[in-house]
Amino acid sequence: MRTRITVSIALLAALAGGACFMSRDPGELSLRAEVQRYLDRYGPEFQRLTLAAQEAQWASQTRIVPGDETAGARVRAAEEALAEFTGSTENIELARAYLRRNRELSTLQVRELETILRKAGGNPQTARTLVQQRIAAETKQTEQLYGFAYELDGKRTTTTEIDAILRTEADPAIRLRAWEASKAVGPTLREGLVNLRNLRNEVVRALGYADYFAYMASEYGMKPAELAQQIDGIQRELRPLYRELHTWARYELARRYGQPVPDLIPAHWLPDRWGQEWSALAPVEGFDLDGALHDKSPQWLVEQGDRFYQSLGFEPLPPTFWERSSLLPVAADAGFSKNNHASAWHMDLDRDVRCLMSVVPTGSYYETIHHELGHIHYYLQYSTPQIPVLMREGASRACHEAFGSMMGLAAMQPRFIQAVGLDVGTQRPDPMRLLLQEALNYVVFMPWSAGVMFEWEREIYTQGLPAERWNQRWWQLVEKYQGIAPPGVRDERWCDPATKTHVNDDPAAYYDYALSYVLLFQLHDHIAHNILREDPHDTCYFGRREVGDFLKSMMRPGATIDWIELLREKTGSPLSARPMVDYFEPLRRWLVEQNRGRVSTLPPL
Ligand code: X8Z
Ligand code: ZN
Repeated sequence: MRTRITVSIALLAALAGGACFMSRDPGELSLRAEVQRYLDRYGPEFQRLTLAAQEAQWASQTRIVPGDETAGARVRAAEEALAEFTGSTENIELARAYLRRNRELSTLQVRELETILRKAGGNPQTARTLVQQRIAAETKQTEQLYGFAYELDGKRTTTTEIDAILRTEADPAIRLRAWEASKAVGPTLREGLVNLRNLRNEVVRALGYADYFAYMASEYGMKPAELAQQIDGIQRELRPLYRELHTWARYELARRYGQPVPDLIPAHWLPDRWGQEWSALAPVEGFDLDGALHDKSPQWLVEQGDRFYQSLGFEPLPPTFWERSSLLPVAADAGFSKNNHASAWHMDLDRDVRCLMSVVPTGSYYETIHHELGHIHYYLQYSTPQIPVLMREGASRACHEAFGSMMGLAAMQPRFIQAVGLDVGTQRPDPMRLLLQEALNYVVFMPWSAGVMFEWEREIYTQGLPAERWNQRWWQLVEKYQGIAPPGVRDERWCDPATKTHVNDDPAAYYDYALSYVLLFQLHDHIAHNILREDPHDTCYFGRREVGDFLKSMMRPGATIDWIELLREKTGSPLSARPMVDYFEPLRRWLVEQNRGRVSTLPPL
């Protein structure tokens, strides 16, 4: 059993300032010194091996050449070296032995030792062959996912092109073909995912975790069942609002496509591949962000994000960010491809930070850029001499996702857009339409992330859901949580869940995003009310250093502090979906009016 350890910011400040502990007996002091020597050796070696693995991953994911095996071989070698170190029996035994005497150690040391054990749990030396098989399988899966040759109407295409069609195309027949093209990669990935599910489970069992999902949940100090309860509670709070949005969307889409109103929304009617984000369904008159960005270069969009963070007092992105990042999409006929799912990389656990993106000048990518730069600034904030290398992570994975998403929300509000001089139109946009657009983004995401993704991954890892039922179960969950139906028969010849990036390369952790959305509305609510003293629906963060100071104070401690304690300390509240529910309450009431006389087909949970 892992114990939950917290350290207060005051203690951290004392540690950082080199303050002494209260007097202790000499045995304790020498144990602390011994543990510190161990941690001081572990840190640099971990950092060196992490950098090598990250460099290899970076090379292989920014340039995927069909048939070229050298990049994959380099990744395997570097990942194995890192795994051998983090999972070594020596490290496991030492960390365990020291932790048995945790009362004699500093809270920070205990936290670091626990992190060492957690990392070991992902790669234990006692399961060396399985670890190697898993690394090889992961490398191959990534190559197959991002190296896949998508085709539409007999021509090579990319997911960037498919996404553009789903966002804008009016002809349902073309939409259907694009949607189907996006799912063609699934069967290629199915066997690899079955293998990976088994390997991931077997590897973590060596150190006593029940399964891979339990291993990932343990980072939050929770068992899967406890996590499920928390996630379920959040879902239930947001369900009444989602039901209204679902009803509104069914009628709106049926009108748009000249079809009878369906009970379940056909998946290809929605503006993205998984129905996770519907904001394109509600364009707002006088607020055309896509139009305002259309002529801007991808570089400009990223620079704009940088300007925003700088205006809050964050440092400019380091020159190496601009030199080493991969920001542009690769054309369908380039002869190579890249991982085109946006990500932010902390290469050396220090100042080598990079983005891997395929920026196109749209409102949606503008938001993604703010999200990714949130990760980058978090990395930079905790990469200081005060924070040991092992603690250079978010206070929780959800925190890491939250800050940038919140900046994305803030950067889309009209007064902000006006302040940065984006020409979105002359009219004053209707606040209710704006709120609707935001809900179609943030609220619609919840049944997908906290429902479908959470539940499906939980079932495959913790309940061993047989692969013969994967696709069927997927679509049952999509129906139950999202109220969406596939446009045709999706039997087990398909593997639609595998078309989602994270299912392959960021497994059993998608609920991080659900938690992060809850957190982001709490933070935004706090900032709007207590720092800016503005209506949360109509803020302008630009240039407000107090906001930057607040965010930096949350980022700086990295993983040295428990995230719930951090949240309490900074906002006075525990984790709660209330601010998110309250934010959209005027919209819920408005939707009830709009939907009067319409039938809701989504059952309560
Ligand atoms: O994967 C991401 C980020 C990278 S950390 C772009 N997101 C999830 C997704 O795309 O499915 C952000 C929101 C959800
Ligand atoms: Zn992210």
